[in-house]
Amino acid sequence: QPIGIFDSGVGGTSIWKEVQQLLPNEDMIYLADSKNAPYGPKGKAAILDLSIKNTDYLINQGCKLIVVACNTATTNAIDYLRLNYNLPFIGIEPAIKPAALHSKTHTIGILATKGTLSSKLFHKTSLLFASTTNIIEQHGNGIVELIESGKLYSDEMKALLSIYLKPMVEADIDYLVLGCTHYPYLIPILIELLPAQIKIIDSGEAVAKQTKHVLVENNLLNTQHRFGQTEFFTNTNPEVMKALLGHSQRVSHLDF
Ligand code: DGN
Repeated sequence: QPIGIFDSGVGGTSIWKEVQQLLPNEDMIYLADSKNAPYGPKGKAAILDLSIKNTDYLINQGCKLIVVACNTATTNAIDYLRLNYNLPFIGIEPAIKPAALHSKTHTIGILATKGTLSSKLFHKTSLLFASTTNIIEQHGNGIVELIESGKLYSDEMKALLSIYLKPMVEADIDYLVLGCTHYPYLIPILIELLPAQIKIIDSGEAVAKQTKHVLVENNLLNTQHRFGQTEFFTNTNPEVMKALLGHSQRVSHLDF
């Protein structure tokens, strides 16, 4: 049985890479709902409906566990999914905790979508560190759209990021938390734009470890010794995803 992974587009492939590396024997199905990207500005009800649609598709394909590889969908829908479906769900949250615990300037930056930063879950987490750490929040408006349209390495992207990073650099952050699964693809550009002492962290590795842990706990790990296969599906042009995956994977178009 495969692991199902979905995102509001191609960004969750950054999570897929980590899961695939840690669990190379697992088969996976990746669903990119790029047609409805970005989820960020949509309301909770719409994000929930889309998450249910993606989940139903993956369950119909026989998935044994679902990774919600989208911060926005996790914060808005994972409680509902866990209550209403009878299989394990792995969600993703911005890595505020490790950044806050390691920060020497006691100032960290977080770049995420509006849907994530305005969620209850994010407020709860940031409140835990509010007394010790100054958290500079920034909505990444426009970033997901540029990545989804194949404009990752563009002047537009650099200009947008420069604007978003400026207040963080001025506030003397020493950690930048990437709170959206599309953003790990920005790392080469961020390294170029940020002072060298600022560390960048995302949640990919933690999600992969948690996925393994839950598979083991539920006796769902694939114990056959062979390499797993991943099927990638998108409901828009497959070329954008192929480019992000280094043209090494087959990506199929599917209407869902
Ligand atoms: N990859 C999604 C996330 O992690 O939040 C992007 C959200 C969106 O669709 N804007």
